[in-house]
This record gives sequence, C-alpha cells and structure tokens, in this order.
Amino acid sequence: MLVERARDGDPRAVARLITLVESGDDTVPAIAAALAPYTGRAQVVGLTGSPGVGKSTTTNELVRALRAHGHRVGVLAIDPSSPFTGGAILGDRVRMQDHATDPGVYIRSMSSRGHLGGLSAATPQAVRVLEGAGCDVVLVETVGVGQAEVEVASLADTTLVLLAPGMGDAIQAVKAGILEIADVFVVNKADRDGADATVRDIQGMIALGERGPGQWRPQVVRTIAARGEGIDDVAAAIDKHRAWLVEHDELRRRRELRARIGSLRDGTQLPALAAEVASGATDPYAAAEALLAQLSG
Ligand SMILES: Nc1nc2c(ncn2[C@@H]2O[C@H](COP(=O)(O)OP(=O)(O)OP(=O)(O)O)[C@@H](O)[C@H]2O)c(=O)[nH]1
Ligand SMILES: [Mg+2]
Repeated sequence: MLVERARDGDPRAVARLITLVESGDDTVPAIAAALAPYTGRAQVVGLTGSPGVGKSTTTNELVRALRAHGHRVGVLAIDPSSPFTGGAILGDRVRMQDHATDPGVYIRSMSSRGHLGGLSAATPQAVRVLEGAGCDVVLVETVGVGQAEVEVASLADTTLVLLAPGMGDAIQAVKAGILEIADVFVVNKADRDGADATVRDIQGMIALGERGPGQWRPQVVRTIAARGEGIDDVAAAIDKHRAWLVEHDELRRRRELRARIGSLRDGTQLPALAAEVASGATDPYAAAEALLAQLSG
C-alpha cells in the first residue's frame, strides 16, 4: 500500500518507506519486492569530496537545473553521525531548503550510523524507493570523510568528485584512489585563488592515466556553486557521461553486475577471498577479478 501511495506521489509514503528501509524493518524484503518492477530506471549521480568543499551547495543548484529540464529529482544526503549517538547533523537539510515546497523534489538526510565508505547501509534501498516514487534522477551526497568516499562509485552511474583550490585536494585525491572513481571533477570555489592551479593539477593527472580506446576520459568543470555559476556545465558533463555509458552498453553492464554483486551470498568465493585479502595471501584487485570471473559464470 505504501509503495502504491509513493507511486502516486505521496511524499509521506516516500518518507515512511525510507524510514522503514533505514531501520532495517521486517517489511524490507516485502518493500523491495513491491518496488522491484519500478527500479533500475533512474539516473543515479553521486557527489563526493572533502568536508566543506561545496557538495550540498552544488546538489542544491543541480536540483534547480534538473527541475528546469522537467526532471523529478530525489536527493539523499548522507550525514556524518556519531557512532555513539547515531544522531545526524541536519545542516544539509537546511542548505537544501530552496526546494522544500517543490512537489517534484524529494530530499532526505540519512545518518551514516558508523557505516564506513561515505554512505549509509540503507542507501541503495533508499535509492530504489525514490526510483519507485518516479524520480528520474537521484543525487547522492556522501559524507565528506576525505579518504573513504569511493563506495559511492559502486552505487552511482556517474560520480562527481568535488575539489576546491588550496586544499591540497588534488594530491589527496590520488592518494585516496579518488582519481579512479571520478567520472567528472568539479573544481568548486573557483572564486578563490588557486583554481587554475587545481584544474591544471587534475588535468595533468588525467593525462597520466592509462586509458584504452573508447574509455571515458574524466571531465573537469569549474564552478562557483555559491553563485550557481558553472552548474549548467556540470549538468552537461553528467549528460555526456550518461550518453557514453549508453553508447558503450556500460549502463546495462554495470547495473547487472551491481545487481549480481548485491545478491552475493554463500556459495560464492566471497568469504574465502575476503579472508585471503585480510591475511595478505592475495591482493584486493586479484580477489575482485576472481569474484567477477565467478559471477560471469
Ligand atoms: N567562496 C565560495 N564558497 C562556497 C562555494 N560553494 C559553497 N561555498 C561555501 O562553502 C561552505 C560549505 O558548503 P557546503 O555545500 O555545505 O559543503 P559540503 O561539501 O556539503 O560540506 P559537508 O557536507 O559538511 O562536507 C558553505 O559556507 C558554502 O556557502 C563557492 O563556490 N565559493
Ligand atoms: Mg553537505
């Protein structure tokens, strides 16, 4: 019944469903089953980057741009929360108040509840709720934890990595393996000194990366999110990446892989491989390759 009401655009039903999946309620399997026919359609865009780099401001402006194109938009803002209290900081909700009264936008803060990797354990299910509620685009803002935001790339079709001048971010990004997950780099706070240098650093690193023919080359966009400047360029870069995904059949491939990885259970090599990685007997890349080989049958 809740899923039906969410399909009809009832925001309270959407909120209730997300609360249920967030709390790991007994009804989650039933909810997942009821949502299944409607999922896998929305474009999922992840935004990650260091604390204070401008993720919420950019998200807010992207919502505006997407609404102008007539899209229904869902936003999941993952708040850092104390592992002790489980309480979330509500700053993001405040920053996205612009869209509070727009019926074409659902905005939801979720507590990361000590889950590492910049997401909350329930985020994938919450994305499915928003898809079920008819969102064409779902924006996921991760916790700005600095080093461990790469998890969002496994959920999103397109991952934006935000940087700001003068934070030494470009170098940090490489160390954290963020270069590998960025489909689009957004150099925000371009009103500050050093934006050119940051753009140059990133361009330089992209040039060094090895790419086979037909592989995606990360885009670099500069923005002043606080003034809404450059946001259309971000939206254009997202569209371009989406077109690339479709053209190379990557969208289908990634989603199928994600669905299969999501249903990993016993009977796979996962526990054994995890133990081997933990003991140093193998490395994570080799283990991932082995797992993929098994999944592809
Ligand atoms: N100068 C300048 N400030 C900006 C710009 N974009 C955002 N800010 C400011 O930077 C601060 C942090 O912005 P947020 O959007 O909250 O950053 P965030 O990455 O979501 O932060 P966390 O979620 O706390 O990690 C706010 O005071 C914004 O007003 C910009 O383009 N230029
Ligand atoms: Mg934020």
